Amino acid sequence: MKSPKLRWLLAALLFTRASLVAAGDDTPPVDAPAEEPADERIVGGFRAPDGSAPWQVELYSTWVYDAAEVEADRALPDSDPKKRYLADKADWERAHRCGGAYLGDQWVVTAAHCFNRVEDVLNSRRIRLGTQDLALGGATYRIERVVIHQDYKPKAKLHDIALIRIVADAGSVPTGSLVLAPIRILGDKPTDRALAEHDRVSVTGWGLTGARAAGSRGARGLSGEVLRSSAALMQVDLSNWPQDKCEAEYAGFLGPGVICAGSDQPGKDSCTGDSGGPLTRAQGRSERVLVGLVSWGKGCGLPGMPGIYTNVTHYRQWIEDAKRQSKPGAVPPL
Ligand code: 4AZ
Repeated sequence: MKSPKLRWLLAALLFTRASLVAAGDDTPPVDAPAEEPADERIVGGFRAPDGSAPWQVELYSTWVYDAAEVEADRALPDSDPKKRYLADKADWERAHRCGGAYLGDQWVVTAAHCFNRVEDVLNSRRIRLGTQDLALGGATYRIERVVIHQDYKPKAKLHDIALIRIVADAGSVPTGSLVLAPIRILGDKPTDRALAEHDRVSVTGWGLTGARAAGSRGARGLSGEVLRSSAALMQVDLSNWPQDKCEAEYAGFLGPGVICAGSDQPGKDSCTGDSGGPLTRAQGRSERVLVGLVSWGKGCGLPGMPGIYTNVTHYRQWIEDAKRQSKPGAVPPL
């Protein structure tokens, strides 16, 4: 096993390489014109530069659809919100559920709502890390325990945070080179600058890539098109939304436990499938720290509409307590 110091050095090297490569690759400029259609991205984002999010993890389902299930899904009319278009999807897209962030020492933080209506979590879900490309693999881990915030209620949507302890699969052979490093939480160091209104933040994920109306069920876009996920990790750059502007859209759902983040350019947002994934901010010259987790929002990528993120800094003590008090195999009911 490599020492933590060596691992950090490795991550730092990968990072440096990533930022050098990023300068010349095909990612569009962050400040693309507002008219640009939000077509093939997180929503309105770009491919996260290689190695830029080594803490990004995926929560995926172990369910394997058999031919009869795929056929039954194909037979559903387009108007059925339950239709999943399984026949059109590769294994990775069928299995993808949520994002998450690796905190180190086998701990992953994600959104509590990723476990809504999930049965037998320890067997029905797994974690993938060390890759930005879901089609290529990474390394897979089983879930040893899950701690869902004790006050989380699906309807109220507050306290949307859960901790997962992972154990490497015995037979898991990483595909390609693993790009893995933990991220620390904003507020862990006394010198950290607190999150302020208008701070620039970034969110990454493999979630749906098109704008979606508020209240619409299923994965249909604004003109009825089927929304798809992305095998390549996508990134969108947002800003910490002013409290009063957020209040106008989300009164009754706000508090110290949530952050609002959005963009003045329409069509830039996170969406279903990005849930639980990291919202990060720069801290100092060369570090990114975790500030939020994708939680929910009205629609996806609608003009002037921010999304809601769990304020991870607010839950630092809860995270420490949950690590110490949890036991293997424990999953509280939802
Ligand atoms: C979701 O369904 C979801 N625009 C996540 C994030 C956002 C909307 C929906 C934010 O999990």
